[in-house]
Amino acid sequence: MLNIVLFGPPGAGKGTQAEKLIEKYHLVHLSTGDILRAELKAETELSIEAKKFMDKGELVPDAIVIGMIEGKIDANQKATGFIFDGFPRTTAQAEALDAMLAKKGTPISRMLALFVDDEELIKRLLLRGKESGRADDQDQTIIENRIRVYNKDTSPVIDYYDAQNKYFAINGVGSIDEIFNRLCEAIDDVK
Ligand code: B4P
Repeated sequence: MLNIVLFGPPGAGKGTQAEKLIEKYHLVHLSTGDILRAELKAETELSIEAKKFMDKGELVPDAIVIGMIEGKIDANQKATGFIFDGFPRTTAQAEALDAMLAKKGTPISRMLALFVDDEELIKRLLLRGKESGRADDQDQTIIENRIRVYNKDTSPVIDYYDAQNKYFAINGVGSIDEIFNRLCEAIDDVK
């Protein structure tokens, strides 16, 4: 099985590249951001709790997100591989993911981390905010908080995968196809 963690700060291009990668490698796409937004749309009980954090650009508590991902992995028993997009975002989430995959007997193959400077991230997210109406992309203060939270709570996840020799840094600036090719080179090196 090919199990990829697609990693990077908000606006780094994770969702954009995940769409292309699932098509090429036939992976199941698990995006915690997308799952949370679907919960918000359906106005589930879980989403009422999650919204309080998302609106401020904070991370949703680990217990909520870990439970969501576990349910989705269990629901995709026949998958030949997964792409985890926006998850794990804390070291506790990374440990929980390893435990879930150990039960299935299939580890993470590689963590691909996209790097983009803050100025470019803010520009991309404000543009998406205008085009999509996504609430957490419309306010520069919230975007800056998301980047701060990434630097403080999420970037240590790099050390977690680096210790397992699975971390791979990818330049996330350039055209979507150029970045896609960089990711494919890193994946094909694994297979
Ligand atoms: P996410 O939905 O994961 O949102 P994101 O980090 O902003 O990344 P996304 O994948 O959507 O954007 P992309 O970089 O592709 O999370 C939203 C919120 O949910 C979080 O703030 C948090 O509250 C919560 N959450 C989610 N997962 C969680 C977890 N595991 N634990 C706790 N809380 C969690 O693209 C951004 C824009 O850039 C797009 O408009 C795209 O078109 C553009 N773009 C992409 N590539 C480009 C390129 N090469 N050049 C120019 N523009 C490009």
